[in-house]
Amino acid sequence: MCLWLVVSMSANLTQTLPPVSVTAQEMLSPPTLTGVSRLLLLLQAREKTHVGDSSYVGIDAILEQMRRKAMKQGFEFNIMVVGQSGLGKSTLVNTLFKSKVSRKSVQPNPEERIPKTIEIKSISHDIEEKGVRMKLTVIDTPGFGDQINNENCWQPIMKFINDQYEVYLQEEININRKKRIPDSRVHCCIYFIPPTGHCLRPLDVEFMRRLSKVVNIVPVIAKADTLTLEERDYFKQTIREELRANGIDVYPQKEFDEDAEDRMINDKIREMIPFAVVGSDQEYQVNGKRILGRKTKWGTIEVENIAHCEFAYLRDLLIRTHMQNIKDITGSIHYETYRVRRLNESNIHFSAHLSDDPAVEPKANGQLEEQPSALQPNGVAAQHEALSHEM
Ligand SMILES: Nc1nc2c(ncn2[C@@H]2O[C@H](COP(=O)(O)OP(=O)(O)OP(=O)(O)O)[C@@H](O)[C@H]2O)c(=O)[nH]1
Ligand SMILES: [Mg+2]
Repeated sequence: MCLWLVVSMSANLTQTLPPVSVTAQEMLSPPTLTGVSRLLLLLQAREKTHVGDSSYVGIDAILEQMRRKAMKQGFEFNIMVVGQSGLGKSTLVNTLFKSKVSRKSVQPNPEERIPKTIEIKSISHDIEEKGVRMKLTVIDTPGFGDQINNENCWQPIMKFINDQYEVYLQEEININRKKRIPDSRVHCCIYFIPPTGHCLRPLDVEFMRRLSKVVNIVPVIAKADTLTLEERDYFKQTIREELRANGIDVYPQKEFDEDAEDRMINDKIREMIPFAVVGSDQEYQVNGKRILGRKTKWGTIEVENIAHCEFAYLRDLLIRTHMQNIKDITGSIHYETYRVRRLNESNIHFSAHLSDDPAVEPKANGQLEEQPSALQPNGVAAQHEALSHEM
C-alpha cells in the first residue's frame, strides 16, 4: 500500500515538475542539490529505465541497496590455522597473504626464515578489490605435539575460540551496544594433517572431533609435496573414511546444505577434502612470470598451480565461493550453540542465587533487584573463566 503510494506520487511529481538537467558530478555533490531534488533525479532516472512499464514496482532494486550497504560496511573474515609443530602453518599464512588474495598490499620483503610460533597471534590485512573492502585476519597458533604428554593440548585453542564468542556475546547483551559489533569470532579453522600417507593419528582425531563442535573445520594435508600423486590420493581417501567413521563433521557440513544445488556443489568439495596443500612465501621467476613456489633440485613447485597442489582450491573455497556461508554457519550454528548454553547457564546460576539468597526478592512489578553475576548488561563476565573451557 505504502509502496504504491510512493510510486504513484513519484509519477505525479515528475509529470508536474519541469525536467532538470544536471551532470553526474552535480548529482553527487550535496551542497548544490537538496535532498528532495536529488530524490527527484533518481526517480526520473528510474522512469527512464522503465518507460511504459507501469507495472514495475522496483523490488529488484533491493539487491542494489544491499550491495551498496555491504560495500560501505566492508567485510570481516577470520581464519585460524591449527596443527602440529613444523607442518607449515605460518608459511601457509604468508602464502595466503602473498598469493593472489592480497599481492597488491604486500611489500616485497627480503628472504627471512619464519621462527617457530610460540603464542597465538592474529595478523590482519585490509584488502580491497573492485571497491569491496575486506579485513582478512589469520590467527596463527603455536604447533602442538612437542610435549611427551599431549593430553589437553587443544585447550588453549578451544579457549581462544570460546573467548571470541564471549566477547561478541558481551557486546550483544550490552545496553549501549555498538551499532555494528566487531567480529573477532573464528569463522574457519584450517587443520593441518601431517603427510604420513598412512592414517590419522589419535591426536588428530581427538583434536578435530572437539574442534568440529565449536568451529568450521577445513582439514588440509600439510607439505603435500612430500607425497607422490598416488600416495596423496590414497591418503585423502583414507582420511575421508576416518573422518566419517569417527563422526567428525568438517566444513561444508552435509546437514547445512540448503537445497539440491547447494548439495551438488558441496558434494564436489566434500569429495576433494582434505586439500593437499603446499606453502611458500618465496617468489621465483618461471617462464617470465613471478610465482610463489618451492624450488627443489628437480624443479619448482608452484603453489598456486592446480596441477601441482590444491592451495588454490582451498583459497577459492575460503574467499571466492563459500566465505559468506562459512560466516553464516559460524553465526547461526556455532555461536548460537555457545550463546544458548551461556544464557542457560546464567539462568541456572541466577535461579540458584535467588533461592539461596532471601535478600534478592522479586519486586512487586516482577523485576529483580539484582542482575545475575554471569551476564550483566554492562559487559562484565564474572563467570567467563569458568565457562571458557572446552564444550
Ligand atoms: N616441503 C615443504 N616444506 C614446507 C612447507 N610449508 C612449510 N615448509 C617448511 O617447514 C618448516 C616449518 O614451517 P612453519 O611454517 O614454521 O611451520 P609451523 O607449522 O608454523 O610451525 P610451528 O610454528 O612450530 O607450529 C619451514 O622450514 C618451512 O619452510 C611445504 O608445503 N612443503
Ligand atoms: Mg608457526
